[in-house]
Amino acid sequence: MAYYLGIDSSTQSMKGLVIDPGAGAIAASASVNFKADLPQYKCPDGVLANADPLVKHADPLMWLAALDLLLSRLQATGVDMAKIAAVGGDGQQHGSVYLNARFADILAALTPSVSLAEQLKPALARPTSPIWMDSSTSAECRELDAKFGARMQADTGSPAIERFTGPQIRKFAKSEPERYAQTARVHLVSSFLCSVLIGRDAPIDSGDGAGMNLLNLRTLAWDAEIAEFTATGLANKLPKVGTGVAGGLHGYFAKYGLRSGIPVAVWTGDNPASLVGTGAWSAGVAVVSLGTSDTFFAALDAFRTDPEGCGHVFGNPAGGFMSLACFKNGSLARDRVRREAGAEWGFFDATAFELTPPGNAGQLALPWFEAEITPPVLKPGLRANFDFAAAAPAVRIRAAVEAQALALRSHALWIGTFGTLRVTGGASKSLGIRQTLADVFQARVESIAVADSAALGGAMLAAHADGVSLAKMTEAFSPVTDVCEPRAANAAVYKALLPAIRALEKAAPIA
Ligand code: XUL
Repeated sequence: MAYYLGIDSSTQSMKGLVIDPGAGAIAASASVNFKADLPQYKCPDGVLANADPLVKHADPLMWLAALDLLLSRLQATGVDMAKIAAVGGDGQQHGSVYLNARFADILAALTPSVSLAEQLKPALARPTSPIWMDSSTSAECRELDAKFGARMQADTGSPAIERFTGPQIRKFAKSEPERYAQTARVHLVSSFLCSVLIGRDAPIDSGDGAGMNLLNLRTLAWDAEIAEFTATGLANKLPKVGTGVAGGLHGYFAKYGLRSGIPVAVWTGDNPASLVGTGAWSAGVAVVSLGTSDTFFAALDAFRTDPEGCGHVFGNPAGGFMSLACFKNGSLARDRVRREAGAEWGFFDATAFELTPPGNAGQLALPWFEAEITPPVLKPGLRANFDFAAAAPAVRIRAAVEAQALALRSHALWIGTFGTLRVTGGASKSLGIRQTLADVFQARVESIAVADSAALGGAMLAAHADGVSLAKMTEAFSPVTDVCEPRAANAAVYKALLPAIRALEKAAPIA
């Protein structure tokens, strides 16, 4: 029976998962951590150092080095790579790669004896890639607002947003016109890696394309007027919009035991892939993904936008649309609160939650160590409504975890009210965090078997492009392994705190 490979190129790592849908089993997995495995690229948390805290770029060659290393690690697991019948994948959303006119020729002529990073280096029209954590494009967003007003959100699913690719491209074209002129192709992280796999330009799907402020979700085509205003001639520099199979795997990858020519599915964004991997691709269940960013998303019954303008509409890779609210201060912020409180991870699970009452006596702390996305707040710094520095570790930890959960709930209200939430991402392993989510949302919180739902979604999309049923794979790969029931006794305390979290979002930073 055939295997399928899914690759997730996320902010801090790249993961690969080989699934065996016939046996309903994971055949192999491997990962590459940018900090531990590729320190030479100087992106320990996935980002290059920059004097401006709002500028967040990565080295795109690191993603290529990670792809080579990941495939060699997968092969080293002993899995029969020749049984892989199709490849799929996803990338962190919004990040972009700028390629010159040599890109197409270099791709077509990839040779197995030289690394991908080395071969593709001359194809970069810009040495760095802005990623989703970048908040440096406020001026460009205001220019887009002034030109398009409400049409931007009504047609592309989101108002102009700092981290979205269109404003990033506009800033680049304005500030580095020579390099922009040399740019023949702008790819997303997802479509860039997919292009490398097939040895020619791959399309952008509507899941990831919707995170650009360039894709008209009513026509599922690039919006010519918005593209031209964003940057002159941009429409010609974008790949096609597409779905299904992007092309056949390039012969370069035979060195890892992969068969040349097997179908490579069009890649998507990490959140749309996760929607598939968590089995939430049909309406009814919402997902909370606790990763570098915390996200809340769900399949949408119909195209509908956030009246507050913070949330987004993306294409659902299984068809139709999905909603998404994204919080930049996720795992890195949680971990910093934990470290500064001198606590181990286990402390989150038990001690912190035994020592303090639900609601924390109203003490809340938003750990906004980076400029926040939801709501858009450019000035970083912790916000707390009590003396955070003087408080006990358990109080600080509960204050941050509850504030994050309350913010998720408050900003997800436009998406709907859900009786079931499915959690994924590293921090979802914490029982304390899962119980807090269950109590704050008053919803059942389900954990699923596979931790890396984005790579799983990529593998499932590859299998789906090869004719395997998504519903059958969801049954096999995304079974519920643990449930946290909401405690009704805590409903009132959290409901009462919803206005407090909105007030805290407007407060000045204290540290
Ligand atoms: C979503 C977003 C992040 C990135 C990185 O809009 O910006 O979730 O996709 O995971």
